[in-house]
Amino acid sequence: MSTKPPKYPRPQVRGIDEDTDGTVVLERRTQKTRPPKLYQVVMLNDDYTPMEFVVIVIQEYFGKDLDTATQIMLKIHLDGRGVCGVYSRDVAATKVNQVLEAANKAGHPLQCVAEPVEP
Ligand code: TYC
Repeated sequence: MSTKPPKYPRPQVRGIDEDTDGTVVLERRTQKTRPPKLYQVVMLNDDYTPMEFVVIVIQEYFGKDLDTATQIMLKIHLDGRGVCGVYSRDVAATKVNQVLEAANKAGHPLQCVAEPVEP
């Protein structure tokens, strides 16, 4: 006489999944961690800061090459503002401080801010 194990019904579990070997994997329904918010560092136009200074700052603190930095500077000059880079909150705040300190030291009114990026 064969003694097969009884076939119990599968428990009713939300989010049940089964691997090829029959391993049961329970999936969390609600996501417990969210990706960190990103912040764009936006530079603002003014009438006094020399274009050359802005280009140097964008190269120095945002790692852009001369051509890219020049394009960003001209965009700011024409539109009033432009994004220099996108970072985590702390890195964005550090970039803002670095730019403001460099501008203050050189006696230019250059301004920049960090803004959350819409998800
Ligand atoms: N508008 C400035 C000028 O004509 C140049 C400039 C560009 C200033 C970008 C600030 O973020 C800025 N000298």
